[in-house]
Amino acid sequence: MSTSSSPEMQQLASALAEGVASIRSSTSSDDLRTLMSALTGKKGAIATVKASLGKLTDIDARKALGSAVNDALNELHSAAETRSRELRTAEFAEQIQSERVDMTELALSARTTQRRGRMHLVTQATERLEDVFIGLGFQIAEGPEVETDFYNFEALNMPPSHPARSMWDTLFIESDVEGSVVLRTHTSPVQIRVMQEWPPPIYAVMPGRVFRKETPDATHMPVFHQIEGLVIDRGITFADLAGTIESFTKAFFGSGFTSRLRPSYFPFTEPSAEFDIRRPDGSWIELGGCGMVHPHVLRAGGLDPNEWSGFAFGFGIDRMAKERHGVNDLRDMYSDDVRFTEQFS
Ligand code: FA5
Repeated sequence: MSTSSSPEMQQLASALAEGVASIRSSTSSDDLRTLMSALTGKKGAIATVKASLGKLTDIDARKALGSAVNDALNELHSAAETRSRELRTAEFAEQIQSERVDMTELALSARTTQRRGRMHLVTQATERLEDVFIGLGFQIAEGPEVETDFYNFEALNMPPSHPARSMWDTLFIESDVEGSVVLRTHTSPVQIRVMQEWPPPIYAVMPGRVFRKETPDATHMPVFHQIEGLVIDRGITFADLAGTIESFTKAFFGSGFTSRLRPSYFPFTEPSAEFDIRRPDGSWIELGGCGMVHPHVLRAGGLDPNEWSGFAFGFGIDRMAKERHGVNDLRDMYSDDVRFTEQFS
């Protein structure tokens, strides 16, 4: 009997052909796994052929069919392996595609939907002021917000009970000696600290937060910012002060702005002046005080007034920011309303 044409052999051949075809057309690794257990399992077509082995009496025919069954199983496994590789490659590519994140799209949508934070107008103004003064040859210094009476008043030529102390509505900090510790009412105490610490000549600006017992309105805040300036050198005159203020005005506000000094009074400067700037439309706005450093103040800073002279100034930063950005009311700058802050970049 020819084994190749026996019914079992034919059955095996068609089971193999069908099996290989379905392996090749399987569409996923999971499908393939299920299919393989059906094809090679106890209930599969090949198992049925295998089961008929026992019925064959012809030894050669049995051997031939047995090895044909093994060959068929091997062939199925190798077809499955090939298909499995193809499927895994396709599935991996698909996974990559589905998990792909389009960064361009994200960046674009972030630009249109997410709000970016910005620095507060006063911070922006402070940084610009520092830049302008650094450009004019000044250095930056800072001092404490909680000050002693000595630095805030006494060293600035205001001994206890001096009437000029009432120029500023002072907030006091509880302390052992009542009234000896204050929230600084201006940045002028930093002048004394700088004179005590830095050997002259001194060209310094000192920005910072100051505190006064005031009711907020369009031009007043109880907490606001000043920038103090101090120049100490030999032979400094009032003309140097006026020139510095004019250079600063043009550098900060633009060439259309000019400055003027009006006689005024501060206990720590003599003579003293109020500093105004003139807008291009001709109106004036008061920005700060200034003057020649009083000899008592030079002494409190450890300097000899016969050797050194100098000028000082103190401007309100919040009012400058307000002016620069055309804001009507200082309180708007502290409202924390994004619709307001978003307008300024
Ligand atoms: C002083 O504070 C002096 N220490 C300035 C000075 C320094 C004079 C050095 C001479 C030499 P005055 O109190 O005027 O001065 O305040 C200075 C500036 O701070 C004002 O011109 C104004 O621009 C600003 N300012 C004052 N009070 C407030 C406030 N409540 N809110 C916002 N800005 C204010």
